[in-house]
Amino acid sequence: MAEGSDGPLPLPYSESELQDALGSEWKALLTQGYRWMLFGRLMDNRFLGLQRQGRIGFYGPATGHEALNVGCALALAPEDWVFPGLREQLLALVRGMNLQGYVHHLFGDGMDPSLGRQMPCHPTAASVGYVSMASTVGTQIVQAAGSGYAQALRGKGGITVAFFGDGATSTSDFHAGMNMASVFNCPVLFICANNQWAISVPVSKQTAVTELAKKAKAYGMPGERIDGTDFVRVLSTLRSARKQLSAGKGPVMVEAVVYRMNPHSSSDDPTRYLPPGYLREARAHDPLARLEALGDRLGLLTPEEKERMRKEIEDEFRKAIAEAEVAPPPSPDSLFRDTLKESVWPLTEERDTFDRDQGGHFP
Ligand SMILES: Cc1ncc(C[n+]2csc(CCOP(=O)(O)OP(=O)(O)O)c2C)c(N)n1
Ligand SMILES: [Mg+2]
Repeated sequence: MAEGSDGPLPLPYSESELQDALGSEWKALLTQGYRWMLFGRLMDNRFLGLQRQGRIGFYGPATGHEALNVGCALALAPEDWVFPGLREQLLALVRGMNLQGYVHHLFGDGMDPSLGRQMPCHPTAASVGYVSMASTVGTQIVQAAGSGYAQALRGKGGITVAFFGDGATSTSDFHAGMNMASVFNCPVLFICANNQWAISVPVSKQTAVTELAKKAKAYGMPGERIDGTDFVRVLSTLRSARKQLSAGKGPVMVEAVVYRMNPHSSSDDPTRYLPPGYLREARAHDPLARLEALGDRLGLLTPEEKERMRKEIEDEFRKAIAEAEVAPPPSPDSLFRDTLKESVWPLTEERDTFDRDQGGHFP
């Protein structure tokens, strides 16, 4: 975007180009994509607000990554598995993770599927093939290679997606995971969400390679760099990548260039290090605004329809938050559950001592 101008960079697709890129259902896909991206945007505003009000402890926004998350979710099949990096919670929701369960998780209450044991904003949803994010940068890349290896052995066509940030490409796990997947021909789609920053470290201080997708070459796999804020490009690229992976043609790396439009997490103050130029570029690449402008040009949704969507989404959040705020905390005896199938005496003794100290309420 030129200095001084405003508005999102155009997505100049014609109807026939959209038909070629996304097939005959392109209108439905753009509408569905828009709704979910709006959902992600409103979710970040809402949940970051809850953290700022002290109602939840931690939140990691993904504003700017919406086209990548939603496009990827719509490109996958139910049998696929996703090993997230740090910002793919929206992807899990598009795949069917229950919003109410996620909100309980953010509050760490007794209805949280992980019973308050995991750090907030680290949901897990095995039913939709979504593994909890680890936060330890890069570790999921090796785990994803293992998951892909299992899928290759089963031979049923499912694939695994390994998400990671630009910073994670500097970890040894990146090398180990990419190498293993390639050597064993595992169906792993490596997606680098390159938002150009690893907290306060710019990508130029991480690596001397200017295009991270070029790293794929060293492992003998194809690597492609795409504009991760262009929903159409993301969806069409990841759909063809999935087809190739599912056919057993080996792993693929996609570098999706995105922008982190919010702090790294609720614990970060980016005003101390982000140059204003980055934020200006980020606004020009706002994925939601870009898709909305494309939809407006094609007459996809009326202003009233968009407003109705917004209200429906806000209502979903309002209800889920209200329910979580009155949910009781996890019961203390849950501390002693789920670790072992059958308890053993040291644990039983610890539980009984703990209960005695608390006044003896355990069942
Ligand atoms: C092994 C390890 N080192 C450091 C950290 C602290 N840390 C958390 S996120 C992060 C940066 C990650 O950057 P990137 O991979 O680009 O992902 P992004 O946050 O930009 O999505 C760091 C250094 C950590 N969680 N784990
Ligand atoms: Mg990054």
